[in-house]
Amino acid sequence: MRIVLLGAPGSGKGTQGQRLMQHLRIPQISTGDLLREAVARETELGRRAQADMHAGRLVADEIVIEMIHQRLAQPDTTAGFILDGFPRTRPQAAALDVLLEKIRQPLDKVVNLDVPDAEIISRLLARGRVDDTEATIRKRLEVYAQQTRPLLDYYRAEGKLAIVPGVGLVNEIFDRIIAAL
Ligand code: B4P
Repeated sequence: MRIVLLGAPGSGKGTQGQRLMQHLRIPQISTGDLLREAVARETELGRRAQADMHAGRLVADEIVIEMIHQRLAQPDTTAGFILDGFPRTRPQAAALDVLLEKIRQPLDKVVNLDVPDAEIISRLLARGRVDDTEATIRKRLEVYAQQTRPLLDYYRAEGKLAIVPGVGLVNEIFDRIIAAL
């Protein structure tokens, strides 16, 4: 099964991605986690990404596309994968289509976690990661609305989109995702 988890920052992609990984026994691939790992290891890529992440901007398409390219070439992805936080822009979605077409592994489903902005702001302020200040959260929500939300139409047109209400208990939301798959 090849799944994309879409949704605003803090909508629970990482939380639900972890559960899906355990349930479906396929890897969860989070561009946010990969980028934070690169920042922590102080790699060249991490140095380039850090300022954008802390300001709530998206990291350059070419960086994340190359990261996904390398990750999907690993042998553990042949039975499927959960993409968490990628794609986030139209160029990323187009690059993913090309890549998956080449390896003849089309996406099965795109799940969008739907959460109101007020709930997102309170969740992220409570989480308190380094990019979870109020100003950065507001910037991330603005970037989401401009660059990522249009992907809903892109995947709706392909007949792959499922919209799942993302408010409630983590277990309840997980059950909704499984039902949507
Ligand atoms: P990400 O790491 O993708 O992080 P996120 O959007 O903030 O979080 P997510 O939706 O996974 O929420 P989570 O489950 O953690 O992105 C961080 C940054 O990396 C971006 O701003 C960008 O700069 C960069 N980046 C990543 N991918 C990129 C790409 N493709 N292109 C360019 N740049 C990219 O949940 C959040 C909180 O809510 C947690 O504390 C959790 O415990 C809580 N929570 C979860 N479910 C809940 C529930 N049901 N009820 C209450 N709380 C809940």
